[in-house]
Amino acid sequence: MKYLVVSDIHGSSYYANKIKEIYKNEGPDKIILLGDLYYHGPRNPLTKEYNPMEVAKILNSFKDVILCTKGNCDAEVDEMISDFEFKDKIELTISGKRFCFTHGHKYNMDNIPENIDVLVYGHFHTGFIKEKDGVICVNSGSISLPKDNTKNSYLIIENEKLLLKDVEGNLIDSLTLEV
Ligand SMILES: [Mn+2]
Repeated sequence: MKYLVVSDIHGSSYYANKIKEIYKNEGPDKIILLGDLYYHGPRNPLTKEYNPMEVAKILNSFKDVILCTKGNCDAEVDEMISDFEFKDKIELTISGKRFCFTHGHKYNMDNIPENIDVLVYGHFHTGFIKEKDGVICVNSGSISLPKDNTKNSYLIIENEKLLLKDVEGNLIDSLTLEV
């Protein structure tokens, strides 16, 4: 099973279209969206080709393969226009490891949920792969609005491999889980 993880699109139709390209190039089985899909949020500038309606259209075209967690900028109306469900967190076992996917404003490196091996989140717009207290903490970064000199990025999870890549597909960091 191959997963494409994307976070913090914040209404950018330009980067939503990039997801289409990445999906074609990477050929994942599922897309996991970590939230903050449409609204740019009062702390952020407008994103490139800001067009929440167009982003919704693009994401809805992937509804059959999307798993989605709810971000702190995702409102009731955002859920209403989406043809997929928003969850607080998604728990999956991949290669025997317990993964927890979440937006990151509640659970993150400073508040790691119990009984997991890998925590994957976004929210901070900074991509990284780190370890804390025996838990692998991965931030997929933001595809549209990276901060602190990080790149526009996404994450690939393929069996025991974690690959953090920039939007052009170049590897930023990677980790192979010991299984
Ligand atoms: Mn957020």
